Amino acid sequence: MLPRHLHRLGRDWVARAEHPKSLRMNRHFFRSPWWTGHHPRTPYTPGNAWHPPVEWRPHHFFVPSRAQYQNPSCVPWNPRPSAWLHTSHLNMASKADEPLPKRVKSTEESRHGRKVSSKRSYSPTKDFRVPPIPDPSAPVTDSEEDADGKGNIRRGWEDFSQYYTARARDENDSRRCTESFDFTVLSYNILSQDLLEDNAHLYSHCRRPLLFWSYRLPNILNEIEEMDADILCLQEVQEDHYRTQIKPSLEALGYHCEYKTRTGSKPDGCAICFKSSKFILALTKPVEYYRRNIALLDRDNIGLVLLLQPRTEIEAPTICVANTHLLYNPKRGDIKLTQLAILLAEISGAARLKDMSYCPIVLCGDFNSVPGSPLHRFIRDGMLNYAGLSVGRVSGQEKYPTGKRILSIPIWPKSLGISQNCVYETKEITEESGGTIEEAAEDGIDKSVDSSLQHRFSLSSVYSHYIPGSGVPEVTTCHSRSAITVDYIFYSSAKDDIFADPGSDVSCNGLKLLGRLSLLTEKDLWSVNGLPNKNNSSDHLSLLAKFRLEI
Ligand code: KL2
Repeated sequence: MLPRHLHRLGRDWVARAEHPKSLRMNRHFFRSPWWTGHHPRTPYTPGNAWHPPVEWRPHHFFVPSRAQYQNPSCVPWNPRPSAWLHTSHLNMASKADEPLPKRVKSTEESRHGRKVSSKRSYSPTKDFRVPPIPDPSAPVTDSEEDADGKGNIRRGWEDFSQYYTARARDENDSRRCTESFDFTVLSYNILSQDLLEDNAHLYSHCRRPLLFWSYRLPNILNEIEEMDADILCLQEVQEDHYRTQIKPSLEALGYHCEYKTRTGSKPDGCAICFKSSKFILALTKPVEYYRRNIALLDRDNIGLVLLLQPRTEIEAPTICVANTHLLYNPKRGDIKLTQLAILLAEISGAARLKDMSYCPIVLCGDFNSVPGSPLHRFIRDGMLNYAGLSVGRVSGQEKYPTGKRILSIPIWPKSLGISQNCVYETKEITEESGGTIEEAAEDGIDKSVDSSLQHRFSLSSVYSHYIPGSGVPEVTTCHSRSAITVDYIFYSSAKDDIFADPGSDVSCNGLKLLGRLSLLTEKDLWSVNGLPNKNNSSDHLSLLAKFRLEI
């Protein structure tokens, strides 16, 4: 029996024949010359972007006036899909809509031979980018895996469950754990309207009406509803939109929502929402990275950590879910690593069990760092030797970083109270005296200050970061300036998980990855005019994974 969201999304979301074992090479792909985290930009000059004529306006979305743009409470949002089909009376001209030039065929269209019909009326429920259920007997062809000519692009569901069935059969089903709890996690940077307007140059390839919040919101909520994930980790959630529109809409879908806004003046933040029918909230821990007395930590990024108790008949361990959006600035890897260390220390405090092991962890977010970068490797490997590493190379966002400054040793001052092992030192000493934590030295002096960072979680990445078999990089964000992976779902992997590190010391409390929604390449995304586009209303793709917790 398929989960509800897979049923609804059609058979093509269920595994195409790809032997999961071949994906094991994921841990080693960084050696591939293909992967640098950078690849040539699709040439795209802003002057080529065409603008639709005034009469081009989908019937079923609402273009706000400037006042409504500023005051989202003026923009009604009804999460019931049926309501979307009856909103044409809200279709009104906006003062912000100056006359638009005559539509000319864009270079994107000529290149790909596709166009978005100007006649077509828009219905969020019908035109959601997931295509209709295909004939199951029809073979999947290359063109089917690309765009469908209507601006929809197909993302396959990669199902790894057969891997576990085969393995259990091979091992005579000698698993110790008998009960299991399956759940899905979505990580999605939804592009705050405020940041969109601040960085308008990144969206010069987009037709303007597609950038209005009143156009984007229904698409984003519709996508979230279609995904039907049990846990949502959202980034760039603008506070006013969260309060008046997003939270009420998600609550109507059965989610309990927790939110942490950024410190400082930018009004966005991270949300973690979970299905109340599946989990009970055991702990919520908002995490601020800003420290008044530490010059390095003068940025307003934040994180959020929850402990969720699965609603199961047999008592299951809690699951620690963390969500963050790390600093963007490509030149400040020192700040990014320190923000990450704070988050890891908070996770450590929340997820630690009595026996000093950890409950299963899911760590989601926009880390503003590319696969294979030192920051990404640190999360994945639990270890980073940063001696001589230049600050501008930590995140790998820039191919040719200009600054020569190297990371200081240690990166952050002792006054932060976090050890090189990414745990709170004072907490370790006061709360866990007698524990086996190395950095809790009797004299309170951290003797382990060398140039290496460590953490104790055994984390794997849900995604492989390249298209299996081709070596072409996957991307999670794509706009005029950049098409790279910066979003991740990491999870503590069970011993027999498909991506578990064979050498790692993990108990059956880890998670098994059962499946994931495949990502796309930059080329795929430019074939539908990049992001955001008509159907995908953020400059990021959503990431979706299914896990099994064995109890
Ligand atoms: O890359 V992002 O977009 O993960 O989607 O995270 C940041 C950037 C987000 C929050 O700070 O705002 C975007 N150039 C490009 N993008 C920027 C810049 C910039 N100078 N500043 C912020 N962002």
